[in-house]
Amino acid sequence: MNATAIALVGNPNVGKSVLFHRLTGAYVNVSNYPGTTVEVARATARFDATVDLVDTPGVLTLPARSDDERATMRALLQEPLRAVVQVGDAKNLRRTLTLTALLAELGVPAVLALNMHDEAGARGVTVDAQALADALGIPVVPTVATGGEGVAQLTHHLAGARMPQPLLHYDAAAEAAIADLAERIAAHAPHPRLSARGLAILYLGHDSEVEA
Ligand SMILES: Nc1nc2c(ncn2[C@@H]2O[C@H](COP(=O)(O)OP(=O)(O)OP(=O)(O)O)[C@@H](O)[C@H]2O)c(=O)[nH]1
Ligand SMILES: [Mg+2]
Repeated sequence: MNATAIALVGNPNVGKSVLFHRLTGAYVNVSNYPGTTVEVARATARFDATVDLVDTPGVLTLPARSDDERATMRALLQEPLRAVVQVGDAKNLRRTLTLTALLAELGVPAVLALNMHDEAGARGVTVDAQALADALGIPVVPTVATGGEGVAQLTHHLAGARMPQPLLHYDAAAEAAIADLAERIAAHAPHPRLSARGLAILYLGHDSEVEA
């Protein structure tokens, strides 16, 4: 196991495992059904032998509720993460960006791979990746994992993974509760990589992995 890791995280059935294969050469199960990956897989990155790539089960939302989501949350908590690559379906930006906002709270450098660009194009969906990157504060790279398009650019942008800006603002009472708990987490149980604010939000949402 390498000393640093990059996790591929995203909604179910968006191409995380195909991309994992592209980036590592390691084979994992791939299928056109959501929920194919049920546990974490790890392999050395082709582009950097000191980095492990970590494939995770798809998550619908956070805090984690299902066994799959809990396995992904465990990986986020325990892996020596240098960055997170969110893999998103370019055809389904609303769902993708909802998860982007939730992941941004974790305070881990991130890159968004907008995968299935071929299918999005076939449906007439075009995404201004640069405008999206500016709005999110992280690199956004269109990819077609099955054909390998954009994978070199993604690898290139991993070096420039940036700490996302918080994208969500809660009401005053929730923000006060988050701030209070984050302060106590920072004082008594700081995490080496994840932000106290992000952990507080997940804890208040009863994420069992974060509670543990
Ligand atoms: N057209 C197209 N199909 C893709 C692309 N990337 C992946 N696929 C297909 O999408 C399906 C899902 O791919 P997976 O890699 O298993 O997706 P996953 O995100 O790992 O799915 P879970 O593990 O279930 O969360 C497979 O049938 C892939 O061949 C892409 O860029 N374009
Ligand atoms: Mg998978």
